[in-house]
Amino acid sequence: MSETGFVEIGLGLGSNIGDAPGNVREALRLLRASDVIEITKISSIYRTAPWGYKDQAPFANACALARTGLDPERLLAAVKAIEAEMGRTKTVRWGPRLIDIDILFYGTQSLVSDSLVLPHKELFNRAFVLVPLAEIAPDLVLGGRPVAEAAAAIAHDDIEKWDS
Ligand code: PH2
Ligand code: MG
Ligand code: MG
Repeated sequence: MSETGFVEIGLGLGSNIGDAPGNVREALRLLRASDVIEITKISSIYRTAPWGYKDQAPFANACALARTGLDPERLLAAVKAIEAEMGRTKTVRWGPRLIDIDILFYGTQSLVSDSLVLPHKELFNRAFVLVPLAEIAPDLVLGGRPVAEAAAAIAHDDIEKWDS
């Protein structure tokens, strides 16, 4: 934790229903409007092939860095409130979603609870997280690994910037 009591956090955003990049941008707008989360950096939006359950539309994915004074559970509640505000309803695991906001890391804290695993347990298996995160935080070390190195080590043929 920094002297100011704020912790640096990483967020992963994804959408594959409707205007997927528009939904990611709207979530970023709502995060920026939050007075308890201060967004400091956002990645480009990427078009990514679905991971896990493959028979669904491509995703728009992006990552953001932020600072917050909220503890991890309250931070989770805050991002879930934004998902709910945007109209997210329950879906199947790894299935289509209007908006998904995942906490990727919370400072250097490791945490396992019923609701949260930090750093995010699939982080190093997902190019759709590592590539945008490496764009904005290449030198960040998570679980002993620099993010850029982890991103370079994973295949990312199915990822491109949304507008390119
Ligand atoms: N999210 C999932 C499941 N699969 N695939 C991509 N490409 N991007 C996602 O954000 C994603 C996914 C469940 O959270
Ligand atoms: Mg997710
Ligand atoms: Mg989620």
